[in-house]
Amino acid sequence: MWAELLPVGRSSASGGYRRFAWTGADADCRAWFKDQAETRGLTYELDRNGNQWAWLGDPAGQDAVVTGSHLDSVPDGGAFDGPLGVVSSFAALDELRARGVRFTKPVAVVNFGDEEGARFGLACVGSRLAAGQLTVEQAHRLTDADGVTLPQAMERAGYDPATIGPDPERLARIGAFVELHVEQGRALDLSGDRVGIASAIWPHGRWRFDFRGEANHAGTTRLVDRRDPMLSYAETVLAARREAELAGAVATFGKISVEPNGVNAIPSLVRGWLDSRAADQPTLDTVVTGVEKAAREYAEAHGIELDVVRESFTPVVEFEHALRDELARILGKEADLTVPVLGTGAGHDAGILSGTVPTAMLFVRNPTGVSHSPAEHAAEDDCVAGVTALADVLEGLACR
Ligand code: HGY
Ligand code: MN
Ligand code: MN
Ligand code: MN
Repeated sequence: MWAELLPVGRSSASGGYRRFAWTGADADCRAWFKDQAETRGLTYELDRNGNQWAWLGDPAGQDAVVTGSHLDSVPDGGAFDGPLGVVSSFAALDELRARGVRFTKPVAVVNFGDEEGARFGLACVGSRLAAGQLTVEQAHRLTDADGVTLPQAMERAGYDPATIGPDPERLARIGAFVELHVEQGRALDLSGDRVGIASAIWPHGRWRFDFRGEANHAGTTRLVDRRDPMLSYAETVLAARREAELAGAVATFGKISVEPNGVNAIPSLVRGWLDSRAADQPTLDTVVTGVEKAAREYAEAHGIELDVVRESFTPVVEFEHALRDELARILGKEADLTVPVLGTGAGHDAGILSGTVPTAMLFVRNPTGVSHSPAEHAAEDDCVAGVTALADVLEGLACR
C-alpha cells in the first residue's frame, strides 16, 4: 500500500502521476475517496466547492478535528505529495478504532480539490474558495490551456459550479485542522527523524512574463532584423537564477508556452511562468523586482514588448504556536522525544486555512528530498510512523 498509495492517473511513459482537477483521473480519485468513506461507515459529504469530507460523528457538530490533504498532482508528480496525507488519515482513523478510542468531538478526513493548480494555474483552489481567498468572479476567470474555464470543467465533470463560494459556517465548525504531508526537502533525513512538525510556509507566488516580438522566417530573416522574444526570455531565466542566488531564495521558470511554436519560425510570443519563494516577504520582493527589472532591460534591447502579471500570491504562514506546541507535547510525551520543527517552501491547503482555523502540519521523512517528480519517496516504516503520529495527535485533540 505505501509504495503505490492510489493507483490512479499514472503515466506509463514517465512513471509519474497526472491527476488534474475535474479530469477523468480526478473523478477516479474522488470515487476512491467516497468508497474509502463508505467502506468505513463514515458520513460522506461533497461541499459547495467540490472538496470531499468523510465524517466520524456529526458533520454539523462544533469544534471538529479535521485531517487530510489532496489527491491531485502536478504533471508527472510523485505518489506521495497529497495522497500520503489522505491515505494516512483513513489509516489513523482505523488505528484509533482498533485502539477503542472514544471521540468527544466530530472527526473528519478531507480531500481538498485542485491543490496543485496544474490545470488552471492557481494552487489550492478548493481551500481558497472555502476560505474566501479566491472570489467567485476570480474563479470564473480561471482558464486551462485549451480555453476551458473552471465552471465549464466542473460542469463537464458533473458538478454544479453555481454553488462555489466562501464557506465560513463550515470552517467555523473546525476546531483544528492537521495536514500530514511527505517532506519536500531533506531536513528530517539529515536530523535522523521519521516525523516532524511544520513551523512556517514561505511566502510564494506565480508571475506570468509575456515577451512579444515578431514572427518571421527562421531561414531568411537576418539576425539584425529580428525581434526574437526567446532571447529576452532566455536572459530572464538566467537573471532569475542570479537574483535567487544573491538573495538566498528560489526562483524557477518551469512552464513556458511559445507562439507559433514552429521549429522554423522566430516566435511572436514567449510566455514564461516564474515561481518564486523566499523565507520572508522583503527577500521575495527583492528577487521578483530584480527579475522584472532585468527582463525589461533585455526586452528593450531586443525591441520586445513585455507584460508581467502576478497570477497568484500566498503570504508567509506562521502556524499557530499553541497547536504546534500541543502536537510536540502529544508526540514527545511517550519517549520524551524532541520532535523537529521545520519550515517549508511548499504551499499547502493548511497554509490557506491557517488564516481562519487553528492549523498544524506533520511531515514524514523523504530520503532524497525529491518531490513534484516520479522519484519522490517515503519508506514504508516512515509512513507507518506518520500514521501512528497522526493517530496520537487526533486522539489527543479529539478526546478531551
Ligand atoms: O507548493 C506548491 O507548489 C503547491 O502549492 N503544492
Ligand atoms: Mn505539491
Ligand atoms: Mn501537496
Ligand atoms: Mn517556406
